[in-house]
Amino acid sequence: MEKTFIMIKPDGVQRGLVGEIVSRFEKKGFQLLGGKLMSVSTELAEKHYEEHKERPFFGELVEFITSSPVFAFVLAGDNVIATARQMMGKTNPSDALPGTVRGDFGISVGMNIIHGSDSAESAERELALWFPEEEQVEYEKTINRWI
Ligand code: FUP
Repeated sequence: MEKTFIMIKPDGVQRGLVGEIVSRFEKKGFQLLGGKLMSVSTELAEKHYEEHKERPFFGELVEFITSSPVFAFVLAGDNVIATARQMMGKTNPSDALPGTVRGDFGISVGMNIIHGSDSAESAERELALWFPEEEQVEYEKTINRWI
């Protein structure tokens, strides 16, 4: 089963959107394999956003993500990586459609509520970084036969 890594950023946690956002993915039919509220170290933030190291906003990004707790979780399901990205909406909330997380709740690109892996390679890399195997709970979701 395909897996992806999702993180509700500090703005989403502070605004009390954790339940709403997790609920959207649950209602869609994806399976939750793990979830945790956590403070992010500078080391983890820098590794996570490694691909943006040379970008001018890198410092602010690391500062933001380490400023207050995030809610990190693992989702599983058919085509979950691409579908979760669709449900998140475009990076810049002003381009994100209504009905998406960023379209419904976000205003600025710097604080855009949510992160989700953008490819199979990044899902693998990010899950290894954030969710060691022992923190992922493998279980049969018996309702899956209805979806
Ligand atoms: P996404 O995969 O949609 O989260 O977008 P990116 O990986 O391109 O960007 C990661 C984060 O960098 C975004 F969530 C917000 C931040 N960012 C900026 O602050 N300014 C930019 O111009 C682009 C991205």
